[in-house]
Amino acid sequence: MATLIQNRSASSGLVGSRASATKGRGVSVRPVQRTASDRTRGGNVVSPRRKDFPIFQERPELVYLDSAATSLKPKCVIDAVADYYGKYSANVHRGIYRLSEEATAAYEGARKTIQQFIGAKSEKEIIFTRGATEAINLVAQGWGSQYLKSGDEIILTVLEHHSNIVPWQMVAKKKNCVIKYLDVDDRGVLKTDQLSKLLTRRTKIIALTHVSNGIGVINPLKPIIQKAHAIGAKVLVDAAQSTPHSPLDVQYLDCDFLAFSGHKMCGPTGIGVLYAKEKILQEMEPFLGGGDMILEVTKTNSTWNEIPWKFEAGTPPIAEAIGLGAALVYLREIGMSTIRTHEKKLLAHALELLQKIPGVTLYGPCDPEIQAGVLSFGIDGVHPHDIASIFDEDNIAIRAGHHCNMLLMERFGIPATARASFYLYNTETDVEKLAQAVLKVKKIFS
Ligand code: C6P
Repeated sequence: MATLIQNRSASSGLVGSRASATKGRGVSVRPVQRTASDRTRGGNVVSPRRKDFPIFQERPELVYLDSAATSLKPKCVIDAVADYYGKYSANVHRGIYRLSEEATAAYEGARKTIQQFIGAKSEKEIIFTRGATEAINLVAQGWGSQYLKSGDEIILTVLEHHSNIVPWQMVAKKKNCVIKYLDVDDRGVLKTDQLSKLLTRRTKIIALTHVSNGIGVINPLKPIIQKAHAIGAKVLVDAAQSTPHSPLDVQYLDCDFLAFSGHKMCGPTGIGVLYAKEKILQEMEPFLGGGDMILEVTKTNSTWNEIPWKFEAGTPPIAEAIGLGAALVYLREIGMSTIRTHEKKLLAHALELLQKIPGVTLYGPCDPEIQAGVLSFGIDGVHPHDIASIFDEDNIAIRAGHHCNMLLMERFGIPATARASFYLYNTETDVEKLAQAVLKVKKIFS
């Protein structure tokens, strides 16, 4: 099995433009000290966005580099959730009284915000779920159980998060379908030239991630979707790692389904979204049965509510949906292109610093043009869990492990990586602290 090895530098010497002279056998980075002038350098050291996140007042020393797992929450989102509970807490779609109408308006208002945020044609195409995982399960169990037949084929990629593998394996077992995997090259880039060979008239759906949570590679969705549609297959996009970080337009992509989670984009936990084309939702049977998803219930039969409510059985996560709406308003005001540009700069800086440290292996394309703000790495002779623990001593939070990406780890012949991931509140100072922490780990293990 080929390993994905990028920029394993043999060089010694300085680390990046801010590096000081090499001391002894190691490589050092100048300790970062914030100065008054640093703080006014247009967000280079202190992101103007940090002040929006109360956690930095509680923990000023925190270097949070785990936004791919979950993002921090701005005050406006925390306030929106608290306002619902404190000022107009009531169930939605049920009460014939003003409090409930207010809650319903806020809940449905969040749906409208989401529709606009991802460029969907109609609010009817936006279904609230508990997260990306539940959204994908809804498609695999709902659409898959209805439309897949014995011998049909499902195409996934080796980049997928377990949330976009396991639900398909479950339905494939039930319906006797075949799952095929599109491979990546040694940089982690999808071998799209192999897609034509994988696609057959039995292919019913391609389910793939937009951005890999393991290595940050950005997949070229548009040509893949066009190829799938040319043979009549549907496409599900797992956008858990892209919707929070860059502009996205479902009508331009022309994907059939798209799933993401609120908690990775400044929103609360326990809320996510399934986007699906209206025609598909109209023809799909509901996934869960219960209150609010019905028109009429008799002793022997039930009829369904309109979409999207047909897919939202039971009391929904009301505060969470309202919080997600507030998060999207916040992100929209900053601008998704601005966020993407900011993260690109941080990634470029991190690549520049880490590529020069001997014994550091970087996984992924190492190219900010086709990589989001996710950087997986290893240090020779050090388990990624040890890297994360030592980083934690300096209040640097990263993730270490297989990142729910066991197929990708297998593809690269490694059990785990250390992963740093960036968001709008991160700064170049954070990146420099990351590089310093890598040097510290190397020193401890030398
Ligand atoms: N990835 C990570 O640290 P949920 O858990 O439903 O909010 O999201 C699942 C999911 C689906 N697809 C992708 C591409 C993801 O990255 C995730 C979540 C986190 O990488 C937690 S495992």
